[in-house]
Amino acid sequence: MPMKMGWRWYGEGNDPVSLGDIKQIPGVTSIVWALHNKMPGEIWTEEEIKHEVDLIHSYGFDAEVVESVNVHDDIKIGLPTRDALIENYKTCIRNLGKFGVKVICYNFMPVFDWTRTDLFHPVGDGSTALYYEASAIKGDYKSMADYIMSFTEKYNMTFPGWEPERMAKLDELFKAYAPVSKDQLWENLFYFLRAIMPTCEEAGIKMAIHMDDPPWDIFGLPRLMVDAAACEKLLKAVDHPCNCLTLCTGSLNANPNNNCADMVKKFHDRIAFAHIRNIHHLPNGDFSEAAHRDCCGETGIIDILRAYHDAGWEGYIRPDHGRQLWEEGPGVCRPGYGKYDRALGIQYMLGVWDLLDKLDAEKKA
Ligand code: DNO
Repeated sequence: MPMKMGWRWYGEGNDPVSLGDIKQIPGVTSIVWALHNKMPGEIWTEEEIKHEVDLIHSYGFDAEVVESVNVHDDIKIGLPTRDALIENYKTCIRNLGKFGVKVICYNFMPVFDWTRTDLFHPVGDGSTALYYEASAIKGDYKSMADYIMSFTEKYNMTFPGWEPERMAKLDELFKAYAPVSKDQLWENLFYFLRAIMPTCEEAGIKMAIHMDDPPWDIFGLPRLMVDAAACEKLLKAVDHPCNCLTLCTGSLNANPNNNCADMVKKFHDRIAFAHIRNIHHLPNGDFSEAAHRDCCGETGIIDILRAYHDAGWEGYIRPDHGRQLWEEGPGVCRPGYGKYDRALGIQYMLGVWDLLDKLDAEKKA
């Protein structure tokens, strides 16, 4: 069983789920972590990293995957300040490498990270899930940002990628990105990756870019990592073994034309990190996040797992967002990151995986 099952954890005092809770979920070996108090561009010091890694190790988990070291907007925009910020990023890579980190998940989405219009949308069975109402993401970016940030304020719970400091300067950010075309954004991504690849190689770290969520332009902002062609373009442009993907099935399958199992078959050598999330599509173009069970959505979870298994894939995998179950209302957990549905998702994935292992063993016998 070569793949390593992970759990995204927001840190002590910042995550209602404790390492002790996670320890009780059979099969989890890797804590996916970050220094969540850090702004993009800041240096992660060795002391800070050691503190977190020691804590994770003390529960018997590895701390080999970081999600995310966020990339400063000046690097994405391509401003003259980017070189100094890239140097800081390299220092973070070197420092993380010293403590055994193997994969850094990051994204290159302009302004907004993941985007949803309802964080606690009723699924119909009493649970809630993140939801995307297509018609609500047309004009005013402010109302969507205000809605998401109102949770941050009300429940004193920050969402990565939605740093209040950055969101306070939304108009400025939109102005700064205005001249950045899609081609220019690609060039800025290549520039960043080419600059850091030698450092990654020295540090033994793979950079795993997250897919854009949702995988299309929003509010006039270009988005790059949207389909197989984009993955191919990125992997060819910077053809280095440390330039890898975080293949997020939920992000990609928001566009039902993306076949994630095919993408696994094609890119498994360069997928360092797998996010497994199921999406249920509605006829009007809206979509809801769904339980991991294959039939709860249209993402093709079993085909995806089988593609990883058949490839003998050895990366890190985690259940991505889950629904909010039972008492997990607003304020009790970070939307998408409750305790129960992710634990159920892990057991579902491991059930499929264990069976595939058994079938293989029987074939060989
Ligand atoms: C959402 C996450 C993303 C992801 C970043 C990676 O829940 O999948 O926020 O962590 O895009 O940098």
